[in-house]
Amino acid sequence: MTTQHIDAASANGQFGIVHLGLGAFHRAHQAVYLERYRQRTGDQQWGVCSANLRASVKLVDSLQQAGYRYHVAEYANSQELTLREIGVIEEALFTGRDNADRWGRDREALLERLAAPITRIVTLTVTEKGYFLSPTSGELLLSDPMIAGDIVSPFEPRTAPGLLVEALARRRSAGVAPFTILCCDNMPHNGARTRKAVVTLARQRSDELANWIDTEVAFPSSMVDRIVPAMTEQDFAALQILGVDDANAVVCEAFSQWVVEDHFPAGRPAWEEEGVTMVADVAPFETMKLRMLNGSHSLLAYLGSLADIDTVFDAVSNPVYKALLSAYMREEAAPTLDMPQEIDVDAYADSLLARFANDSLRHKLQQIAMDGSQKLPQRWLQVAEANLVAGRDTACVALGLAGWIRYTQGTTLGGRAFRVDDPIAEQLEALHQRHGDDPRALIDAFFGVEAVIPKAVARDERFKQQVLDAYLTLTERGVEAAIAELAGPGVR
Ligand code: NAI
Ligand code: CS2
Repeated sequence: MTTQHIDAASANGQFGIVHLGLGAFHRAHQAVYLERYRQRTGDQQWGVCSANLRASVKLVDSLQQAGYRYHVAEYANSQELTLREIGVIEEALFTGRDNADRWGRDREALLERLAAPITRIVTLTVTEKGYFLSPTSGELLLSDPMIAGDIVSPFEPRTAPGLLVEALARRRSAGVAPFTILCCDNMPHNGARTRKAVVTLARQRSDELANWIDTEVAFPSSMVDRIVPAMTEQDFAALQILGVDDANAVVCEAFSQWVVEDHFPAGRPAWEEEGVTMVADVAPFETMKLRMLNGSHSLLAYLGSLADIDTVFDAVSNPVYKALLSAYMREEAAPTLDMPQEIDVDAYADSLLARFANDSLRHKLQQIAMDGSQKLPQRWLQVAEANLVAGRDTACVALGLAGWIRYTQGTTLGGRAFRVDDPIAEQLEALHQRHGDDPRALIDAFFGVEAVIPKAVARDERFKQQVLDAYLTLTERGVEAAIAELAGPGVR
């Protein structure tokens, strides 16, 4: 085990960066890059004020109580571990709803930090649903109650786009240059998507503000990659054995990647010296990662959960699931990619299978299965759309989609019930209630869910039949039989 100790007390209390979405990923990815940078250069001008806009306040308070120090355990495998102590998060705030149903405990403090001239970058990991965009069209969901609330009460915003609009409005009136907004969520063209959310919301307030944001604010896209599972009791116990008793610790894989479009008019840390790839166009990397890594994850999440498999490691330890991923990546995802010549997509697929087989991570399939409606368009359905146009195979995506549809019923194939965690869970449950005893009608109804299934895919009758066939095999004969029968030559 390697231990790296950083003294958080050396921080000078200036932020430079405000982060929205103080979850596990931020603590184990962006914060680690900055920690390494500060430790190596001694440059203390960049620190982070990190806020949670919704759950959890517990983490915010617990981090504060711990003096804003926490540990990140990076596992290459169960034998190789690097333990870091992190001190770059210098303040944590909470703006969500508390236990007494009051909103916005630290909202004013957060808006002040965002409006302060010292803040030059705002990073975000608020999950895909935190942008309130339609996953298929990318349009802002103006009628969503949270967004509608921010339109009615723009000075007391509750959403990430709402906070950004109010902060930028304050900067504009004070004559302060805007910050750069860096989305670190797993969305395609995540900079452009974030811009769409912020500018559309600002337009509800004033055209002048919206136009100013659109022309003056930089929204570089970024591809982020590090597998950071939600902590389990076993993870905490394993850290305690190493002498780390830290309620805010995070466990992750050793691998880490960050590809960022280099457009930071207000300045940035020299991230490239810590291994961040600064590029002009992140799109090919983003697309490759979303379709290959995240697409594989989602295949395991729905099919594995239906078969009562607990973690990614458990699933890829079964050769049937591993072969499914290999077939999906090589035969369906890879042919849709347009990568720079130096990128070896086949080697990338191998590296992903190796990462999924990390025996130290308890990455729950149910965690990955969360918010499927937000994830499937970019992970699978753009793959299917491209392959349908090109006349290529779509069997793996069809099986995955059948698995997701069955998953949203809320029980495993063996009958164990679980909660479907998705912004449109109720809408999907209603489809099951209405069509549950008629698979053809059920698949038809799911193909009508426009927020998830792109029109070009929804109207392809051959693909719909393929999903129906997969659904029937899955429900009648189980996941492994469905994989063996339907998921293409690579699996058989
Ligand atoms: P987490 O569950 O630890 O944290 C989720 C964060 O999102 C929390 O800060 C929560 O308050 C916030 N959030 C959730 N819904 C929100 C909403 N509607 N509005 C505002 N904030 C909201 O999850 P984690 O691991 O930090 O992942 C967060 C995101 O980071 C993912 O959805 C993904 O886009 C990105 N990411 C995660 C990776 C991972 O392996 N965990 C790797 C690559 C990207
Ligand atoms: C996962 C990702 O939760 C999910 O949907 O597919 O968060 C995945 O762990 C990361 O993108 C890896 O970088």
